[in-house]
Amino acid sequence: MTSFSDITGRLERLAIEVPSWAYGNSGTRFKVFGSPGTPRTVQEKVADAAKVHELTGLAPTVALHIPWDLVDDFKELATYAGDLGVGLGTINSNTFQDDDYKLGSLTNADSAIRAKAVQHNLDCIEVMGQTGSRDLKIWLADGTNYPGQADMRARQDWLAEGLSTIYDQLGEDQRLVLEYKFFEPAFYHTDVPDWGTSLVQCLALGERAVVCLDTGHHAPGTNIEFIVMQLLRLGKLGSFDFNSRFYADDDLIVGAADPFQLFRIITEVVRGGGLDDDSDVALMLDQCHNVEDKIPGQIRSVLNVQEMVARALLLDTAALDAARTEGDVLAANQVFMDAFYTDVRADLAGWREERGLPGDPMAAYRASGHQARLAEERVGGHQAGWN
Ligand code: PSV
Ligand code: MN
Ligand code: MN
Repeated sequence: MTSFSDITGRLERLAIEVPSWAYGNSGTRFKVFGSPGTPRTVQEKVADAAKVHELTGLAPTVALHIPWDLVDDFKELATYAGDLGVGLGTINSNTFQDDDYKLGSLTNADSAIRAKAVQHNLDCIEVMGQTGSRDLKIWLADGTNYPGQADMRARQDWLAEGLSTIYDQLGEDQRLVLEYKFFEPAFYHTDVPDWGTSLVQCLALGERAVVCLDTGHHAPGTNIEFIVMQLLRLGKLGSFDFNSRFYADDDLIVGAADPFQLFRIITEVVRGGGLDDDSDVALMLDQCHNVEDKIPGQIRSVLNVQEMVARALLLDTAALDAARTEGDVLAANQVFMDAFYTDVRADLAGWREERGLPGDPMAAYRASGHQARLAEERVGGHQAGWN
């Protein structure tokens, strides 16, 4: 049996990247509600991310989205982040908010628009050079709404061509991470709808092209942990965009909608070596806080991941193996469920305190008065840019 003290070494190394856009106001197409204290600048978003790390010790890096987080001097931003105790992480390119991309970006039938989308990604690689980022994450809104609207096959070829031009410009230690999503904003077909398409495109590019699995980007009922297992098995799982969903791409707090699914996913991550010292799998959040305060929303999120990682690490794998070998279906399931139902909250709180962190980071944030101070200091916070 594994006990809590056996897993603290691995918990210590857990790092979850937070998205800059989680700190901005967001909403639905019906309304974006502003919340007091919302960042007005990229620097303020980074400062909010640093607060999450300060209270949890779990979020050492923040992902940027370009052009939402465009600044004149990214080196300066990296230094600013470093002074606050965090680093700049993944650079997300954005080819979905320009009128030119109405009918697609890397898959547009117009070669000039495809070239523009490629160039944007090359500009992002420039940024990565200045921020010291390893990963360029590409998510495309490309797709069509009506059968017959476009040549799906030609678009796959254009996609391969564009990605390969981008891939060729990466530095030796940099990676291209291709995210898939089954629908939205396009409703009939999407050019990178699933892990199979992302994988096929990545395999054609080379070793440093890997898949990003956003947990909100699958049809209801999809066995996401199977996909995690398969991609890890192939060495092609680059990163996660964690969030949770009830219906579509809800971008809710990870572990809020279905903690058991999060447990099952993380169990496969552990099984596949995704939390090992030499693992390249990046754990990131991709969330938006429409009605809740953003900093505590992010604190809750990283704590939820930490909690499920602890439970997954406590899984009695010897007992599980024995039950499986015996073909004892119910015993195997019970061992699995026992780990899921293990309440690790008190152990985690005690261990945080041993490391000089607040035992209950949510309570510490609430008691700190930080949110009220921000609300006073920051007037006129911006929309996240995407919801
Ligand atoms: C698309 O729905 C997505 O998941 C991509 O990761 C985008 O970059 C992100 O959302 C923006 O929130
Ligand atoms: Mn995402
Ligand atoms: Mn999404």
